Amino acid sequence: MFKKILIANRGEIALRVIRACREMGIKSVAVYSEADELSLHTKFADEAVCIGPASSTLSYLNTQAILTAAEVTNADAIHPGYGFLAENADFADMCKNHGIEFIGPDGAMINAMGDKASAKETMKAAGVPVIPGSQGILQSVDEAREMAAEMGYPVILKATAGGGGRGMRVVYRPEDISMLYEMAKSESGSAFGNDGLYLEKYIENPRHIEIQLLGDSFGNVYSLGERECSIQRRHQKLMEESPSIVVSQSLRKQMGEAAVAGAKRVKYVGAGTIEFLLDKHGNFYFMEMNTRIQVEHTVSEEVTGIDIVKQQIACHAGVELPKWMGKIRLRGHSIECRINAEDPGKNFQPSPFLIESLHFPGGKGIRVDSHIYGGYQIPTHYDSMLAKLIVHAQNREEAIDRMIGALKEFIIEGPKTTIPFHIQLLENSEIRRGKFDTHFLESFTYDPSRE
Ligand code: MV4
Repeated sequence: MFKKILIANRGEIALRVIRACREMGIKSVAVYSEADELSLHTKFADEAVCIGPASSTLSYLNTQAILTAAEVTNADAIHPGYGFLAENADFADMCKNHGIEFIGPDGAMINAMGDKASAKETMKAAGVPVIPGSQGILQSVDEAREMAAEMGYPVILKATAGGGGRGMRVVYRPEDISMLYEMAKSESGSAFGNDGLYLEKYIENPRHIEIQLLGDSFGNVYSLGERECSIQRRHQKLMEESPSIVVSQSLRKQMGEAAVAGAKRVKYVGAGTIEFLLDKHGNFYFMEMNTRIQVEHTVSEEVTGIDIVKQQIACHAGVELPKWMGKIRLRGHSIECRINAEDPGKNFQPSPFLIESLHFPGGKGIRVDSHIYGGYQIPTHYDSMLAKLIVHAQNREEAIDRMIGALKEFIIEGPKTTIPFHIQLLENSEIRRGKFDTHFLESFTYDPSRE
């Protein structure tokens, strides 16, 4: 097992990894920017190293400074968390070249899944259902037009280097395709340095359902069930749950087996997620594979009882996953709300102020993963997530009620937060009935006067 892990991240995920290390008897090293000197990850890790100024480019993305910190502290592995360097293929390879284990896939795997058109072809070859569309990259606008005419509108153009919703264009009419093709192409060229596009049939009003996977270096891959992630705003998830209200035991088995087949095909090791679109007929299609621990891994932990971060670390240390993971059943229902320092009454504008006073909710089935404390000044340089509030209950209705109670007990004075937004969302009858898709938040109206 590793003796010492450097955590190349900040905030709640840095604390999450420190806690996993502590339970595994592994020493932890925090790295921090000048803006994070008073952040809890620097206090709770066994050691802490300053890696540069507040700006992420000069600190949490500074690969040289991070590798130097790992070398001077004698860390034998680096955990990248999510965001920052988590899916940076060059950094993964640099770690390896320095004799440090990167707790994530190697650079080749990150690139293979980061190129969305090639990832799709790989999954298709493994028997995973994919959305009908172009085979690989489009060669010309004429190819796109002919394909769209053949399969019928609407279609969607996607940047192969995009992902997470960046560089996409939905095309409803043949007269729009050439302009939207050119726009998507130039936009992805300047944003990603890669202007490759592919085309798919556009699935209207799908759900976003993803499967959590763990793979070991002995070729075993297990599904930890699904997460319902359809409640998103501008491709940012706000609330996630497990299980999904629309996934039956038989669909769970099918989606789990497809995801496992895809991950086995690429000999996947560690924690990973396969994202699917689920259409209204119950057909599911591969969308993307994420090669990192995700924010919402917690809801899968609650319903499986598995510590996914500890298992992820063990997988990269060469430990074999236990065979019982092949017959996991989901227990009860879990929901996560992302508590962001944003004003939901003002278009989710960031609200990075001093936390003047703070009270965390508690009680049975309530978990708060957070790095904030009373007196904490939220830095302006990083993302706005302050906390993840996670509940676990016997069933979905009880989980929703438990979440509303916990949200009402959660007191954050200083910044505006998404807490009142979540309360209104969970009081919405369509949400309570499970009748929602990825477009739900486009028409949901939050009423700030009800706070
Ligand atoms: C789609 C789609 C409909 N049809 N592909 C958005 C993020 C990126 N991972 C792919 N996305 C979509 N791809 C086809 N063929 C609809 C979306 C989509 C979406 C997907 C998941 C969650 C929220 C979404 C919001 C808008 C569009």
